[in-house]
Amino acid sequence: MNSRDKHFESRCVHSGIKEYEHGPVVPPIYQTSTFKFESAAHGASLFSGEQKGYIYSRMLNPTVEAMEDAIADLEEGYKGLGCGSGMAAINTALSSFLKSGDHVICSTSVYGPTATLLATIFTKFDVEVTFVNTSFTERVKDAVKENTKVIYVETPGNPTLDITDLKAVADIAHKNGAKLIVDNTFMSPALQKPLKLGADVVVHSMTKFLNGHADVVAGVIIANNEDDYLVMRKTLNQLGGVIDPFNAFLVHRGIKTLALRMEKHSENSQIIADYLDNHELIEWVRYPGLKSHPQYEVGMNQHSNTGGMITFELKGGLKAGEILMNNVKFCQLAVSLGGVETLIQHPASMTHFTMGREAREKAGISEGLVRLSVGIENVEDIIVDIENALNKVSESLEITV
Ligand code: LCS
Repeated sequence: MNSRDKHFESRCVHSGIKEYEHGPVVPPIYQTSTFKFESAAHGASLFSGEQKGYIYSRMLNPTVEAMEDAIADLEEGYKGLGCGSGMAAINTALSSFLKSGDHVICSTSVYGPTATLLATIFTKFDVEVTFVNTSFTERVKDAVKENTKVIYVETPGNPTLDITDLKAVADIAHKNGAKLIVDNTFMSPALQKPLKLGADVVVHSMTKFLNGHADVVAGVIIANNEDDYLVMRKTLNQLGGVIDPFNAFLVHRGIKTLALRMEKHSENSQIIADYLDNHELIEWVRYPGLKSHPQYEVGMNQHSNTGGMITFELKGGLKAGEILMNNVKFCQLAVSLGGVETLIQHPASMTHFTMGREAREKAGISEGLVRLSVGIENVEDIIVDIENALNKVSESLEITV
């Protein structure tokens, strides 16, 4: 069922689910690589596109398709394409619209491997890349060239949480005949719908909030029209980075609680951001729900709540941050984000290490920056844990609170 007249929470529960043999409430897992043809002529007509149907699971699989339809519905797009990881989704989307001699503009603050993919792989094929802090709309405008074919934005950016004005950047892209691709991983369609704001394509690491349970690596692309969908479906089929039916099933299950989870992630994060903001050991805190966020107003106009990601730096920089990370007990020291459990990590030495120091500096990723992915636990338990670890920091560094 895909019915946009139903409320978002209802669509999280029901979208993408069709009628199946025996009437299951949940889509069956079609754990098969291939599908039988009724006859040689039937096989030929499926391949030629004359008839629609399933052929081979790299091309299309009913369990995967159910999940793709659900997410396309939640993003209010045309169709989804399930991928084996967020990176597979990003690579497929970029490869679909870029060729040798083209130019791409990318936000400076993106997931490290996204920047590295563009800077090291795409450049090998003579694609020119300019990294720009896209939260400054003027800088995006200035970076556009005649051969700019894609503007790639992550908002809020990983890990700085820089917020880009999507409507303004979509205008710039479209005036120049370029596509705007937006990574919506940090907000999810529960809080932000880039296609409604002018983006042409949305990508996600479904490993994060969409699945929400830290037990799947997966990605998705959402196309906004049939032409783009067909181009990207062909690219995905050739590159081969598809999701498997079992992981698609798990993600489809995860998104049933997406609306609820995003509300709780946001509520907990606001409380923790306020707590950190008032703590004497904290040098600065960045959270879309804090008025001190440089793009607070832009953000409030384009997302409906402020999400589960917080970054901050301690007085005492990296050394203090390390003591904090080594002393949390309830929050877990691990990369990734968007699961129900609270995670803490250090971007400069972990998720954004491959970018190199220079690119990190340009992106505003300081060596002391610590990132929190706030879970849906009781917020008091998270704060008590952070408080205990902060006490250890002040003891160790003899900083008086
Ligand atoms: N986009 C964003 C915004 C991400 O945060 C990540 C992964 C990806 C794409 C890539 O997705 P994947 O291929 O891993 O499914 N971000 C991670 C992070 O911040 N910590 O560990 C992974």
